[in-house]
Amino acid sequence: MFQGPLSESLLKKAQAKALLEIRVTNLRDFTADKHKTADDPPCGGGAGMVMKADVIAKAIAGVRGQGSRVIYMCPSGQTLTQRKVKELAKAEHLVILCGHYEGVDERVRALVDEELSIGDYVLTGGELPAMVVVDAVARYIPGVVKEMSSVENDSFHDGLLDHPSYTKPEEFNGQKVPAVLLSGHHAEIAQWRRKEALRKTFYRRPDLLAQTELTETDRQLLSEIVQNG
Ligand code: 4FD
Repeated sequence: MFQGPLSESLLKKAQAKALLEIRVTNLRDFTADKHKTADDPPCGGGAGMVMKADVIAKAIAGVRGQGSRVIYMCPSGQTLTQRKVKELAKAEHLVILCGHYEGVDERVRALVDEELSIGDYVLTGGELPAMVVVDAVARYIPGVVKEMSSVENDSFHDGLLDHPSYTKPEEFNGQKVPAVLLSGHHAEIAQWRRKEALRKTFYRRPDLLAQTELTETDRQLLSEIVQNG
């Protein structure tokens, strides 16, 4: 599950450059019996298996240190946002516990610092959600993404969706590159991009706009959008 994202992509290059280190720990290494039992049937009966609290406790104790933040990926956790990602990136060490869909002993919740969800859907395990967290956080480590400016220009970094981008040719399928982008007027280009980011967010994600701090210029641009379409 972790092989793909860790051996391809920017994450591999970042690790080769020692910008970050990603370790995968097998819960079975913390079992005590010869069968390496990491789960048991649920108390009270029923289908499926439940991951054992004692095994998980030993695993967390085995990997955590000073400055570790222990996260449990589950559908009932707090939803991950760019704001949350930025905050996680300040941590020295993240420990991410991946549960199985059949469940984890409820007492594990007391062993973690926080519960996170990547969205309102259920997957077979927490591994892919964990890699989503790793990827999103890694982008805030200097050097992982080409320029920090490309992180700061992203959708969500300031609460808005991205402005549209174009490259050559000047006309494609009857659609032209907006003239201002070919004008060489940097201030005008910056203002056009800000306006288009506001427009896209206004029409597609008004919920985001409601939570975004807007400048007086932003408000003026928005009123132009509302008035003129
Ligand atoms: N939306 C997410 C996280 C984990 C997961 C699991 C209870 C299921 C989705 C605990 C139920 C873990 C998410 C594993 N699916 N599946 O972030």
